[in-house]
Amino acid sequence: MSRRPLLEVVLFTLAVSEAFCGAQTVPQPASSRSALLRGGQAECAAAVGDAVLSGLSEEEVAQVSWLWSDEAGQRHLLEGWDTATAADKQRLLSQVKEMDARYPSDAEGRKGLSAYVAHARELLADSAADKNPFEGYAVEVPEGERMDIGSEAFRADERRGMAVAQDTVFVLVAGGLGERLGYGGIKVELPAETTSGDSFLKTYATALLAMQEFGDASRPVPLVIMTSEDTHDKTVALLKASGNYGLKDEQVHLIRQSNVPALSNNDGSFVPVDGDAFSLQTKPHGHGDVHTLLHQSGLLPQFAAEGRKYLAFFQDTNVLAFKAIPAALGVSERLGFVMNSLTVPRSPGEAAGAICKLVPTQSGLPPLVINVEYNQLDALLKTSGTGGDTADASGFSPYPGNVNTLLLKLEPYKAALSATGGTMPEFVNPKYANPERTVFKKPTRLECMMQDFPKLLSPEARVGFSDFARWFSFSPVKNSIGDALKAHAAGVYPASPGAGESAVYDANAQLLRLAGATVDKGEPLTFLDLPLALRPAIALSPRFALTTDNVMSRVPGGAAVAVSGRSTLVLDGDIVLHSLKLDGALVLRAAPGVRVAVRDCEVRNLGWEFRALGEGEGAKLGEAIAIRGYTVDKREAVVHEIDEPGQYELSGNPPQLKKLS
Ligand code: UGB
Repeated sequence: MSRRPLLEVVLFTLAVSEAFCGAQTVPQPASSRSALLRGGQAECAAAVGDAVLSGLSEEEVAQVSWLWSDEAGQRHLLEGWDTATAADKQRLLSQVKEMDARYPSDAEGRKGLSAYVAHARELLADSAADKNPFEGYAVEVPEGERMDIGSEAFRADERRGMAVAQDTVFVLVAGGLGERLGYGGIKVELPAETTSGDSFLKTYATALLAMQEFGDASRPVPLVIMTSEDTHDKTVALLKASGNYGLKDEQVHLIRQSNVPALSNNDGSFVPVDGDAFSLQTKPHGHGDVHTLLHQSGLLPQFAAEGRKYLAFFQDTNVLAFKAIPAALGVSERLGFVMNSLTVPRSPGEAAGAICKLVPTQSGLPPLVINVEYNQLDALLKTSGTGGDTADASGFSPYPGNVNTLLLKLEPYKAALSATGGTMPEFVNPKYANPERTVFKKPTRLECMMQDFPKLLSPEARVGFSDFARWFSFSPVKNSIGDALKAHAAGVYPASPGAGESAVYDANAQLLRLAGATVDKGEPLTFLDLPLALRPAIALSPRFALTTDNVMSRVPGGAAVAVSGRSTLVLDGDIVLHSLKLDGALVLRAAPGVRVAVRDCEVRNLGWEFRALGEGEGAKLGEAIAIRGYTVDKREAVVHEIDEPGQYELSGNPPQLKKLS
């Protein structure tokens, strides 16, 4: 079978109008039909008969021969081919060729789908035998920092982190579809909160722009976005329609992952789509592809040449990650971490992976600091003699919960990928339909996870964690309302769009309180049966504050700032709150070059109200709002969106805006 030996990378740099760069191909040796039909191919031709091969080119005949071979084990796909049209056969073969070209070579020199099938058989055999992947390891708590948000030490870490923020490459993994969320579009286009209406992607782009505004305006901060077959076109369209939310074309880089074949049994058999024997079921290969693609893209040497020091990997809907990244970068700098996983305190039994130090008890195993998934943790802790997944005196597990925001030091990251060819370790997780573990409930596939990167690092590399309070750092949006209600009933963060929105407002309220402001708690509101703490609705853009240090300097008035529980406050840009009494809605947006001082200011108005959607309103307002079950009625507000550079003051009751200079 013809194939290209390396993963083909689709790398789009918007600056070159989505030019196709970085694809690595190797010329195929010229072949003749007689050469193709030697050995296994001739055997295949004799076995399947001329009718099966009719209408196919030499290259396609070789592909059929590979499908028929024991190495591939895909003979079942050729059933009915003697009467099929050449066009149908070519449809399946072209899909196989595409996936074959994109799957990377492995350390044993196996290539394309041959490597995929070989890995699948090994991993499925281990899974069927219920093999313990942590055999030979004891567990300890790894090295890390438990962060005390807002303390002097914390703010010092933030300052240290901000000093390297512009030397950081931000990498958004956005290949996942919102299936669990029950949303048909891409998750990054959803509003992170509905008060400002800013989408997840806009908030991330604004955070990068804010780093430039707070730091060196002439040094763009790179954003890499990993898309997938499911999300690529929509992500490109969103970036185009929004003008990259203000980012320059040359600072945005897209890398696209490819799906892999679904597998129906322990032999690694591919699965045709229901009702179409000439098309294969495929599934995403997991967010671990981001490392392979970055290696293959050629971007890493470019980033190194630009003087970048770190990469920050983050998920599509965890908007609070950007509050924690500056301090975590400071920890990486201070402790010299090659890899630093951001974590939250984890309750025993919680469905979140835990960062563990795995200490070998057998020779030949490397020591590792790595995420252990929650379904493996209890057994591992029991077998290694630490008593299972239980709490310590803090009431939480001593092993912090992984939120998959990862900081990696660029040079050792690049070196580890070069040394290993960028192939990520895979796993398989079939759900079995019989006790013998030979029948699957539904097709499975191999996956890889980005948090498994320590397996590529040398044992000397320093790997640790930075643990942040959940309210400050973790608000992913993953669940439809059904799952959110179940999570809520179990006392777990519901991860619905409304829960994510509440978490953002709560974090902003707590930050204003840290600065000394009085922020009342509002009454919870219930939408789609889920109680949500949506009030007061405080939306602080990254341009207002990237760090708690910034919040402190933006709110020097501290106690002179009071926000009632029913209020809405939107602040975007260089705005300083000296003294403010807010009972209603206030929206201030200051463009670059604008500075607004809020002094002796009182705002009282009807404000903005969250209310449940009426009959048929969801369909009118669109799916992004319908899945929340509520909308905002903008009844009355003080709104100033100031574009003309200069110094301004907002003061009085009712408030007046004056340009001072
Ligand atoms: N993603 C991709 O870009 N490509 C893929 O093929 C798959 C996903 P999920 P998951 O937040 O509590 C993760 O599906 O994998 C992107 C951690 O593994 O939302 O179930 C996708 O677009 C887990 O340890 O999450 O669980 C999204 O941005 C824990 O931290 C991201 O990858 C868990 O998140 C995550 O994908 C959590």
